[in-house]
Amino acid sequence: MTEVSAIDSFAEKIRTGGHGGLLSAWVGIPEPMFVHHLAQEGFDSVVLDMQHGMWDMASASNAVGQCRSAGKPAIARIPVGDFAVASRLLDAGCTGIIAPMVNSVADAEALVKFTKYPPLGERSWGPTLALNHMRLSADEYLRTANQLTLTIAMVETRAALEAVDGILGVEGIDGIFVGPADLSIALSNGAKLAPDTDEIDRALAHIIARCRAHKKFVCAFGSDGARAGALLKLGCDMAIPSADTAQLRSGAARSIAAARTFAAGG
Ligand code: 3PY
Ligand code: MG
Repeated sequence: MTEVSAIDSFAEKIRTGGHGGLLSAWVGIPEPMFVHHLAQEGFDSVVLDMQHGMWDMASASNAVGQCRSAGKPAIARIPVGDFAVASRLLDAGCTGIIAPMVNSVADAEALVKFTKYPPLGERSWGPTLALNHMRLSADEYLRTANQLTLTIAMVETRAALEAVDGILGVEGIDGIFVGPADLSIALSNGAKLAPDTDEIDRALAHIIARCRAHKKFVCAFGSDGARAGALLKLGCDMAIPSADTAQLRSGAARSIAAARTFAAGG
């Protein structure tokens, strides 16, 4: 069999652990060239956010190519319940799918149906771009795709918290991604958006322990770099050190402040 590339060994890496904590970029601005630039930095992967970001299938598929040409795997977060788009993104060469608002065993089973080939699911055949990107024959892809790609369920509601063991027990769910923003809204019954609190950390610690018990990995969104570091310290396998828009604006603000400080003689 053709050797698996460094890009395609990502799934194995996050499953087996021992990597010291992974960091992924998070991109909602629907511009493949922007992904290419960002992927030059020390991220382990890039998430294309199709839930709240502005990607369509064509721009996301092109971004997968730009990401891979920079040597990094692309993961896509799909819109809520849009499992058909998950199959298409895997066909386009995505290494993983993050599905938001997976709140029950039934949701998790439906997700697996669209993202794994039999016997785990019912993913339909047609990975034309994925074959090109991964340089695998059709037979090799069919044999290995369930292992080389990741199906990740988001836990970000009270229902999902209660169902976390059932969700983790679904064969084909490879790992969990925690959405601290939605979880904070859910836990406060809509009273507040407070993703970086002790209450969220307690929920996270519980989810991390359940993931460890099921021998599955866990990721979470961090509102900035320091928070992402804290999430890795708590035991997450992968964290997001804020989204593209925040990084773009904080970089711009830093440059402007440095210029003004220098011009003022300081
Ligand atoms: C959340 O925090 O709710 C997310 O979905 C990550 O952006
Ligand atoms: Mg969310």
